[in-house]
Amino acid sequence: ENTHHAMWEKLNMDLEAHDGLLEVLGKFYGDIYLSQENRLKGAEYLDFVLSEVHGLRIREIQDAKAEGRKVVGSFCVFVPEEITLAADAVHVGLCAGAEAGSELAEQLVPRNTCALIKSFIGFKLAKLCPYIESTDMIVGETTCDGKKKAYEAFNEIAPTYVMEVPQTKSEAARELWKAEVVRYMMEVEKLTGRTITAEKLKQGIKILNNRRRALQRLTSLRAASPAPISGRDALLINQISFYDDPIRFTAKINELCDELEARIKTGEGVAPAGTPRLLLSGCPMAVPNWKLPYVVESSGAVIVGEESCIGTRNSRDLVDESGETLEEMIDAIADRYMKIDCACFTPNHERLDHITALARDLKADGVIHYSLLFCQPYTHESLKVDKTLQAEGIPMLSIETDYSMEDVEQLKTRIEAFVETL
Ligand code: BJ8
Repeated sequence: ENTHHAMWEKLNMDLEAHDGLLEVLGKFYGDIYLSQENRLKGAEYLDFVLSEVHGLRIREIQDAKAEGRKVVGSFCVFVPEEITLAADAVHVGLCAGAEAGSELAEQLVPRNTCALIKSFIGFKLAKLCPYIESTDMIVGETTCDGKKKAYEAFNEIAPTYVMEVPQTKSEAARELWKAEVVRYMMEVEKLTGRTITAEKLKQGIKILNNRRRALQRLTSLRAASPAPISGRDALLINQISFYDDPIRFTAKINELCDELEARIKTGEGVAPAGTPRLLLSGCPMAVPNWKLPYVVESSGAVIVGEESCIGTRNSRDLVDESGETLEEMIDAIADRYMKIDCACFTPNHERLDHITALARDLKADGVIHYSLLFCQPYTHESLKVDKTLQAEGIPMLSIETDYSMEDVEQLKTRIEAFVETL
């Protein structure tokens, strides 16, 4: 019997269904990750964290709870984690990237809802996610219509605090957002019974900026040719950043970057120089959604960047660290988050500039735009991204898909054809 069974049982999980999920996941991970050649030594950390993502990490979180710390779960990079950390709470991402439970989800949301939403609802209904079951507070947000309405339904099975994210970048929108940051801070103080001081908030800002700096370092090292790390491993690093302790994660990723630097010096890579280099752009790929990177990297290309919230959109901007008072720091946090170029905003020109610049910086030969089926914001923007990249002479392929494996062969055919033209 699995050593974590008693813990999962306490969390009221469906042990049988969960064992089944872990088995499928283990096999999937073996095929997609462990089969890679020339992998980094630092990938041992990734393998370990992933193999224990529902085990040891949950145990740590339970230990933190036993010490009186609270756990906050969120679904969007708009929720300011600095504030959570400043109240000594643990912050985890709850987005899910597997089909398990999706049919159950259709009791609460319409069929034509994106796979990401169906997945987190399905995981809750099927009692498969130890993170959701460990949270003391779940935070939703008003981004796309799909999520906004899903939180209303989700609230009936799991109380959800919702942050109002504005839809434009106007001055009034920024004021609204700042008020929401303050309201979140008060809610976290109420939850934890702790007062957020300037000193604590400064610490939270520093910890998360350091995590972003490590991820920025990884991004810039991927400009090297031959590509020193696979897109799959880089995606996994970004995915793990939402679960692991931020200080440990930062240290491990910096070690991994040291190894990458050494590799780059000796000209070593995961694919020969001259392998077509692709940038992925679009919807976030929540763990264990590795389908597209796997198909791409089995089609004669290598992925050199991810323009998504589980990618550069979450690491590109730092919070200004010069603030000393609580007020200054809250302003700095509000400003930093207002820079997020999510497709839910209108207009959202910055994203087009960011994609072009990233493709150039990473020396990408082409871009694959990825939208989840039924995702209005990103499907719309794929047309604009295509136009922009065309004008810049950068080829783009637009993919719309979900979490099922049914279209893998078809995707492979399209991606291979695209790669041939590069
Ligand atoms: S800041 S990208 S994490 S909202 S895929 S649920 S948009 S229908 S995820 Fe996101 Fe925050 Fe924006 Fe980032 Fe809706 Fe589209 Fe589904 Fe999506």
